[in-house]
Amino acid sequence: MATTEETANKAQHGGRLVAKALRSRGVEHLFTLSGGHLFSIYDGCKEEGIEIVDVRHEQAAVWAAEGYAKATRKPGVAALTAGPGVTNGMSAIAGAFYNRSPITILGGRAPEMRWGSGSLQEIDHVPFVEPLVKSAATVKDTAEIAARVAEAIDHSMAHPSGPTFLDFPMDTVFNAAESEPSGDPGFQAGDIADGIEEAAKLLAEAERPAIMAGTGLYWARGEDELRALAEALGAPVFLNGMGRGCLPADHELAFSRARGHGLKEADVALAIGLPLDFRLGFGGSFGEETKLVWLDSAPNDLHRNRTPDVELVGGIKPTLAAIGEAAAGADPSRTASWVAAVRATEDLKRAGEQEDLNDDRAPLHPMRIYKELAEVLDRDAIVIGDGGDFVSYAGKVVPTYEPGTWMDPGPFGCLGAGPGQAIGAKIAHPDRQVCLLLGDGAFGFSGMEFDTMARHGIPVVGVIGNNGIWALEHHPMMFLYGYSVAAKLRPETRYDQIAEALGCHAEIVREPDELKPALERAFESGKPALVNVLTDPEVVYPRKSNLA
Ligand SMILES: Cc1ncc(C[n+]2csc(CCOP(=O)(O)OP(=O)(O)O)c2C)c(N)n1
Ligand SMILES: [Mg+2]
Repeated sequence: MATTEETANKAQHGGRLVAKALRSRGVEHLFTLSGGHLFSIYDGCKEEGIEIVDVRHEQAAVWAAEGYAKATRKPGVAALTAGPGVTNGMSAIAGAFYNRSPITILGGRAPEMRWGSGSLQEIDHVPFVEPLVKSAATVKDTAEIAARVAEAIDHSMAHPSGPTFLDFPMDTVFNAAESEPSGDPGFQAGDIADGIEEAAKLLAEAERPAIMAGTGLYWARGEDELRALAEALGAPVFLNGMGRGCLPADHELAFSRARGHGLKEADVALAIGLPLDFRLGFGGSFGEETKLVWLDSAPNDLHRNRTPDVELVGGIKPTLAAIGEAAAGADPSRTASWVAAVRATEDLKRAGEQEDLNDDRAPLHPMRIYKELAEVLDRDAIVIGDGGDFVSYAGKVVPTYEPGTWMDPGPFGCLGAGPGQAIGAKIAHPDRQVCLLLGDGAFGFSGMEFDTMARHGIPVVGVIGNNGIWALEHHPMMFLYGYSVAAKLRPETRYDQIAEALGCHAEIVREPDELKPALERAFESGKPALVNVLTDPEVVYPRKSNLA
């Protein structure tokens, strides 16, 4: 039996136990903004060799953790101080929930021994964080810390993945105890869903099959199985959310502009890892006659929108592999004319974009930026969108060739997510280009994170589409009311000078032919950079609806 002395020697303070648990799960970075409630966690991270990346607003810490997770499919971790630190992080936590991003949020918390006596920043976070996460709890026993932190990370990674939250009363996390994390369970692919035969038969016999895959596919690491199945079936593939890049944009079965055609006219469609929400017309993006096979790691809770003909609930990766095996008899060449028809639509739509891409007006047409950018970006560049119309254009025309190389706020749609996500992505992949596309409105939410990039030497290249308005609100309101309010910003604001003052490389671009050299200088500068491109506020994005 251990003597009291031996036990005391092995005891470590709670912050160290947190850090040990992070280490046990391969976590190398903690994104945070300082607060006294977190000091022992910082001390533990220092001891365990976990790098602390401190940002300028707590939501950016959460978005950075999310950007890291999105870029790596490994857990991202943020620490938020008690009270306002946690409340400031809530929008970002909610966004991560909708994106199924596997992040763990560690909260400081007023001491348990004084709970109820009105300590500084004393508030119970759990009830208001709970609806935004997979699990939320307070750890009140120091000896439980390592196991609970490891468990929270494992739970965030388990499918369907998503954020988890733990907070630590100051006394719990400053006190010492013995505590060890459990062993790392590693990636869990999940089980094959029931219903494979039926799904495979439908898909193998389809004349006009189509596949629509989203964020769930990415987290399930299902890109190889997707590709194999699409090729075996001869099925056009459409991707959204974090699904983008799971089939390279230049694959013969990858389509982006012809989605309406491909989904509406498919006789059988396979939807993978995406809810039938507004992004899929509440299920109406598929034709009324289309037989819908739906696969996800969690049950479909949007039956009110559309009930799929076959519902598969299980591990996405092994289920896709099993469908592939069961459908092995399909002849992919039978769909050649269907694929050619969808390709014709794709080509036609792309041809229709050429005029805007080559538009030589000044201030620039936003599409012109994407033409120039395409010539500067590497195939594995990570592109992050944060803004309104400027990013809608990007979503349409920026090609994605590898999984995890496109990021946006996701369906929760919170402006300001970009700079934090870019910080996380660049830390995860220092050797790759990380390009952050910002509306001028969006810049206002997290622009101070260019200071974080400069202090920590994180050379993200930001590009602002500066039209002097909140275009995605201004134009729809004009359309509906004939006037707009609350939709103007100052024209030609020198956001580049702000970035320069923060220690970044910065340029302003007024003419189209200045753009490419400016982008090249920005990437070559080796510093965080901001290219402030003046764009034409009169350009109206062709939007059907933005309210529902
Ligand atoms: C936190 C938050 N507030 C408000 C909105 C509503 N909103 C969506 S797009 C948009 C306009 C964005 O303007 P900007 O970033 O300048 O891009 P632009 O549309 O002008 O290209 C607004 C205000 C939002 N999505 N998120
Ligand atoms: Mg704008």
